[in-house]
Amino acid sequence: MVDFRLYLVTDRAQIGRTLVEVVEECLAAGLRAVQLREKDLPEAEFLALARPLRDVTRRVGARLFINGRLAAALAVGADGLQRGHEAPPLATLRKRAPRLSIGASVHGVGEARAAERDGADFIVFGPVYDTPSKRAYGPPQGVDALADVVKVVSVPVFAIGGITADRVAAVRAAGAHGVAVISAIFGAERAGEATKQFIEVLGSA
Ligand code: 3NM
Repeated sequence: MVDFRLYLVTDRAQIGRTLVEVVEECLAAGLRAVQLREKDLPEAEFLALARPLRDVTRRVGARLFINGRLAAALAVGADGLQRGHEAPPLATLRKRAPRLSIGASVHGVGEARAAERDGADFIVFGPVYDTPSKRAYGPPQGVDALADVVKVVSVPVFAIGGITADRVAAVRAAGAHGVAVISAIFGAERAGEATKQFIEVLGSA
């Protein structure tokens, strides 16, 4: 079910248009997977964004993941859930939502091993590079740390944190299956063009 290499993570604070508009532009450019993050939004407003995103992703057969909120993921019929530390344990998620694909956000080898053991379908590891989006998550860990994580798991690993099209080759060389991106797309003047660049260097969407 991990049939994508570019995983767009939303941050509506970085855009001057509606989130749905920008995501539609990226989907038109070939994007196959998007994660609705927007951690600050109350549940009702989050759902009000998730529903139209579900519609536009479904229309083109793209995946919709929801960050952290199991009830919302089930309510809108998302394809998957991105699990952070605050979410219920993976085993609990698996029981409550057997059909959801589950991505686990990890920050080291130990967490990556545990996530795979507990049934994660894929792993998001970071921050690989310095990222203004998430200084709170500590210093950049670099491509060697990414390679260490790739070595200990057999599920696909996505690199996150400061990923740009220029850095795709380095993270792929370290064994990453793909990349998870916020500002290189949402902060770009033309999100669709930025999406196309990523797809080109990744070799597929
Ligand atoms: N998670 P950008 S880094 C959402 O390390 C997120 O777990 C991270 O944003 C982690 O593409 C990050 O703008 C921010 O650097 C990614």
